[in-house]
Amino acid sequence: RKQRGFTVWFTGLSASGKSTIATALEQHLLHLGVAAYRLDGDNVRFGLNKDLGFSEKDRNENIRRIAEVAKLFADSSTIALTSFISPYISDRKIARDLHTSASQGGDDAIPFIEVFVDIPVEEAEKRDPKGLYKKARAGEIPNFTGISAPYEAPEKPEIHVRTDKLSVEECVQEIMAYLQKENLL
Ligand code: GGZ
Repeated sequence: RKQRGFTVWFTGLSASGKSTIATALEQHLLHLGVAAYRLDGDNVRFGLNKDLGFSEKDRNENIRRIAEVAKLFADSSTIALTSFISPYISDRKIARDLHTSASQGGDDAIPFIEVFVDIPVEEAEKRDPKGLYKKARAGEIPNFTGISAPYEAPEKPEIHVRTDKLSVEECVQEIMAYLQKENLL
């Protein structure tokens, strides 16, 4: 049957492992011969969204645009994998509703799978691969998620992985198992 597109929406703190897991998942999908495309800060925040910063308002708009783009990819039968902190519950709900709401019209609804990439902030801060937490602590980066800006954890994500406890491969296996169980692959 024709491949149905869908969106896998990763959410979690900086340095939680969103992009790493999305990249590994993309490899699995490509090996299965399914088209997948990753959206992340590197290809979105420097292009489409280069006019946006990290205020609450700019993050709202960042996520809104990313959700629209992910939906377009999914609509074209590509699996969209998005890796953005997306710290606000309301923004993630907007992204979800855009994919699944009735106005999408029943059959046309696009599956939206929210993956909570969960790590205690202390662990993320220990990892600090880019030294951003250190800078945030020093007051050099304002509104830094987990330090001086909120992160609202998902209440009912489709998938919840603890990246301080599981390997990247184990996280990917959990997501793959979910996609298979839901008949999405
Ligand atoms: C959080 C920031 C900030 C602030 C720059 N707060 O680890 P990274 O570097 O590569 O991932 C973070 C990325 C977050 O961008 P998103 O588009 O995912 O954020 S949101 O969904 O909230 O719009 C981090 C870097 O940008 N970064 N300043 N103040 N992360």
